[in-house]
Amino acid sequence: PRIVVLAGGVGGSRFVLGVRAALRARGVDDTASALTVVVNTGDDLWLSGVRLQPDVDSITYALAGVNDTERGWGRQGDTERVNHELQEWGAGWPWFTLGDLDLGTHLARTGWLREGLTPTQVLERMSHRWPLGARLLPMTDSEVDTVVVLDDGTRLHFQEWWTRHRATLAPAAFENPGIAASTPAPGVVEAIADADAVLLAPSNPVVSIGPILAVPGVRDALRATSARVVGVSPIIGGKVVRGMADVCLAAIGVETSAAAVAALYGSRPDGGLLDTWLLAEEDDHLAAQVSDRGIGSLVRPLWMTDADRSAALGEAALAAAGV
Ligand code: GDP
Ligand code: FO1
Ligand code: CA
Repeated sequence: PRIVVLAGGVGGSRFVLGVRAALRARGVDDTASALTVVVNTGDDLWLSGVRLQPDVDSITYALAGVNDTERGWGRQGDTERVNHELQEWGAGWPWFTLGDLDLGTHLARTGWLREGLTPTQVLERMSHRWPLGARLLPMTDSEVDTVVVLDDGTRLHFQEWWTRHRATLAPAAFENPGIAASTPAPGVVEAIADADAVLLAPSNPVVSIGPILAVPGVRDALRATSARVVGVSPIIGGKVVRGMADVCLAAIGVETSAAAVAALYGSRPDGGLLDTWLLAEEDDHLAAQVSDRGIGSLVRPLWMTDADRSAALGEAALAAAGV
């Protein structure tokens, strides 16, 4: 089968691991040909002269099995010698850590970008180091930042708002300057068009899935594909599992509930994106609300607390998509 997953960082990588495991359990050996991941690049940034791609790296490291599973970002067992030196120089951000091994990734990427490779080509090249078992595509080759606008008009880079202030400053809006002029990365629209199933990972709907959907052409591709589009709720029992997605949802006027996120994505027959929405067992009582909106609802265990549970969720999503 040809599977496309739209994904952000932590929730995205846990889910992609699950889908890869589910495909393997079905006897698909060449998962790299079967599984395409369209990764959010909305929280990418330049820092100390290097290009960071937090969600791309989270997924790459997770698929390679070299990610720091406790922190949720960066490399397992990384050290901070260079970071310490950068701080001594007053370079970069004192509240943002660049690990030594992680910096190797950023240097390699930046070098290749400066040689003229596109982000898609860089990611393709980076996919050869480890047997990732998936094809990773950035959502776009354009540089699209995320800016958080506060009530008083202050504009912060997403990373400053998220990492430095831990989402404690009330956001009025999230903007992706330049996104309207961006185009999907080569292969993204084709992958969606040719897919047998499109899965929306349980990623942050506002700052992970939101930017992917805001790249002109992606929404149309999702609307047009003959594949079923299945989403997995990142909200369980009215709470985000991890991180601060609830603050992001509040800023766009969406309640932190599995049903509200489903409504945000909308039903395909009504011009939205979803054929089917997977809700947690804790949200059983919301299933009718989702169905009333014209979105098929299925109650499944949504906790990806270990590899087996993630694989079971991956399998549930594939089955829900009819593959
Ligand atoms: P980020 O880019 O690192 O912020 O990660 P994502 O956007 O990919 O995912 C963040 C979302 O993943 C959070 O809103 C969580 O609610 C969700 N998430 C994390 N772990 C789980 C899990 O085990 N199950 C489900 N359903 N959602 C999860
Ligand atoms: N998150 C933090 O909370 N603190 C950090 O110092 C930090 C450094 C960092 C460096 C590289 C990278 O790719 C990600 C990093 N993150 C850090 C995670 C990341 O900024 C956010 O969690 C995501 O952007 C939200 O998806
Ligand atoms: Ca992210």
